[in-house]
Amino acid sequence: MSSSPNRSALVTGVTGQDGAYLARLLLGKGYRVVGAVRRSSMPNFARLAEFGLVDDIEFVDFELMDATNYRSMLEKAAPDELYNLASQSYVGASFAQPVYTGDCDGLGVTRLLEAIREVNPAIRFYQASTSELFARARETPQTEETPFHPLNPYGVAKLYAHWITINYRESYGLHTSCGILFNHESPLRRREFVTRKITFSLAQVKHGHLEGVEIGNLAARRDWGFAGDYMDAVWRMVQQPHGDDFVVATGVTHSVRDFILRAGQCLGFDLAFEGQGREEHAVDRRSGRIIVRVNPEFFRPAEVDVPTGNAAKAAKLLGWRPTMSFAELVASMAEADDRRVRDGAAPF
Ligand code: NAP
Ligand code: F7E
Repeated sequence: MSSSPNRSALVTGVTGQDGAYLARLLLGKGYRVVGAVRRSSMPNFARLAEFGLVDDIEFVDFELMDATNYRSMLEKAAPDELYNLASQSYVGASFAQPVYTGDCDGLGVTRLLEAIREVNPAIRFYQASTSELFARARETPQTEETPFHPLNPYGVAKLYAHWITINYRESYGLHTSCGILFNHESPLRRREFVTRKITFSLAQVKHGHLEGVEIGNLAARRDWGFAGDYMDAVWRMVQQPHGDDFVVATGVTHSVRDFILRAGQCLGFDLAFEGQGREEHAVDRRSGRIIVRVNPEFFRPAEVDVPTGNAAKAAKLLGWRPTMSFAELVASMAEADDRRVRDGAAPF
């Protein structure tokens, strides 16, 4: 599974974290890459620019909410493979915007699949499913066979998208695959997500731009992997002779508290947690300052159980394994933000 000359791929959500890693991987394999971007007053190419990819990608306009632009996008891009990474991806925001989230993340996928059927049913399709499908986990670890039970509007919308992707495989014989990806992070993660919020904020504290960080549920645990590894699994899925569904995960969980302690260490703090519940906070033993406090504003109406994935099927059929440990992942994010804040680079 190395090079793919003369193939072309259309990537929706190319301006996001995964879009940058997937575009880099595909270009490295010799693909022509077309990135679907939504129009806004400012183009959001910062992640692609970090990898120096902006000039290597062709761009087409695309808005998940606009039913009229799907077909023209496919005709213009004429891809062999379509990777649907675009979505309203923030779980917290989905409680505030449940209808919008359902339209983008759920119905948007049906619009894409219908456009494939009309324009070229030979296009291979990848759908970005999520461990949020399992949220109230019926077993640990979770596999492709574990029953789904989402706990937020994002997960519910993604569940619809997951099943409609399978439905178009079973009803029309389309080559469609769903990657049930557990949390994956990187220095290109958006700052709304807890990992990057932590590394960016602690770097700001270190360089004197911020007093401290306010965090929600410190006990929440996640199975965190590296986005670059996960996009490799995604590409491998699409190269299979038939569409299929795969869990992609490390199988190891850590708490938000663990993440803070390790990121703090990487950035030169010596943090220790003290207190209980909403009074819990992290003190830097070197300076005596409180660096992290709990703010209930960041709690969620419903919190998922401990997500832990079993990626045995991906290991067996795709030959995929994660390459980066939790410690290496946190260090890479902390180092990137330390450098960016020190150099005054524009944040993204
Ligand atoms: P991300 O960084 O938030 O990127 C989301 C992308 O979707 C961005 O390019 C965004 O464009 C685009 N987008 C959002 N709304 C859109 C709309 N209405 N029309 C067109 N494009 C729109 O997400 P990510 O972390 O790369 O995740 C990629 C996909 O995997 C998402 O579908 C996510 O739900 C799913 N997923 C992620 C994880 C994870 O841990 N990262 C785990 C499981 C599944 P702008 O740049 O213009 O905002
Ligand atoms: O939250 C807790 C929060 O927002 C992780 C998306 O990529 O992965 C991601 O969704 C945990 C939660 O990611 C803060 O309550 C504590 O328990 O980083 P997150 P997520 O909700 O897991 C899944 C698989 C996706 O599919 C999504 O697209 O951290 N937490 N304090 C906090 N979370 C945030 N954001 N901010 C806090 O201050």
